[in-house]
Amino acid sequence: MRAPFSLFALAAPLALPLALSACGDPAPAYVDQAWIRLSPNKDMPAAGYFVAHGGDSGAQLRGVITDYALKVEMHESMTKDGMTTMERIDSVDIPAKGKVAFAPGGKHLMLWGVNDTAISRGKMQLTFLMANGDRLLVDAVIQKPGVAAGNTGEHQQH
Ligand SMILES: [Cu+2]
Repeated sequence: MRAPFSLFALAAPLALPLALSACGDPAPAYVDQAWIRLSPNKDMPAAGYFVAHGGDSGAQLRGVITDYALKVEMHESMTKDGMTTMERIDSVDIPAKGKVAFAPGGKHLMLWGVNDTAISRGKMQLTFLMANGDRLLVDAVIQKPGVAAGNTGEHQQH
């Protein structure tokens, strides 16, 4: 006798966003300013940056995937006693009405095996996986090494 109830429990969260948008359109989470910096060495991973906005109710980013790289990971760089290290991160909370920047020197994506077609096109689509099941599709501009301003240290030692 449990099956009908678990089915209902699955359906209920899906219905919620529709109900919410009927009364006042809360601003959804979104991602902008996405860009990729290729490594000068083709065998090294590229780095990816973006700004995630939490919308009216906040969100949690659980990962990023793309058809145009072999592998993508979320990392965070930290400098301690003059040593820069990086750690893999599994999720990032984005506060309601706030934002989290993935930027050089801090949180970043690492992308292995970026597709040559995407490189010659100068952009690639990233899919941001949110904890509520949403998938945000965002075009990231691909910059060749040496073009970007700012801190360029964190991926050269990989
Ligand atoms: Cu990294």
